[in-house]
Amino acid sequence: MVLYEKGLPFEFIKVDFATRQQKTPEYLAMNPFGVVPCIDDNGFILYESRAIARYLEENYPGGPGLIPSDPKQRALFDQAAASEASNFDHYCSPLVFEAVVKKRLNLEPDPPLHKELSDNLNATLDVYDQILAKQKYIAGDSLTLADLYHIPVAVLLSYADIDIARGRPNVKRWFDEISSRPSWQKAKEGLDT
Ligand SMILES: N[C@@H](CCC(=O)N[C@@H](CS)C(=O)NCC(=O)O)C(=O)O
Repeated sequence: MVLYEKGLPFEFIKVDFATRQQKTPEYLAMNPFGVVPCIDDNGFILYESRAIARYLEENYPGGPGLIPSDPKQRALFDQAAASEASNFDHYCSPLVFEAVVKKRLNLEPDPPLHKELSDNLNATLDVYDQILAKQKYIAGDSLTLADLYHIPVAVLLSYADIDIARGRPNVKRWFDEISSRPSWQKAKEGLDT
């Protein structure tokens, strides 16, 4: 999504989970954790999607400017990004495993864990709805990477009929806007869903 926001040329190489390509020695040499994504930028190898997004934003021109330069705005961006990791993705990623991946792989569900993760996520989203009642985006009134960080996992949750915006008008307004950006529409075409 960030590559499209900035208009940077790239080659997208799919890693085939069915053949566990992410665990081959060649791939582990790039990302020793054996997960996607990772980038090779003229020999510079980087993994962790949020670190990749920051690297692209800070090292290449173009796009709307997704990390504020003013120190206080930057601190609010760091706060929102840390909050996404601790209060949102911390619950969403395991919930995607529970609600989407397990179903697809016919694995035994864990309803108490599903409930605990959903309850925690709902508590976060109620706070988000209050924050987004006062400002346009999650770090303030400008779009930042912290907004974009939320999109892929929230879209994956929608495959389990978990709608982060249901009953939360401000989250709905925010998420509809960020997920309808042409950059996401293009990025998701390349994803297996
Ligand atoms: N925090 C990492 C998460 C990476 C991750 O868990 N990727 C998943 C797909 S979304 C993966 O590659 N799973 C394959 C596996 O666990 O073998 C990031 O944001 O890059």
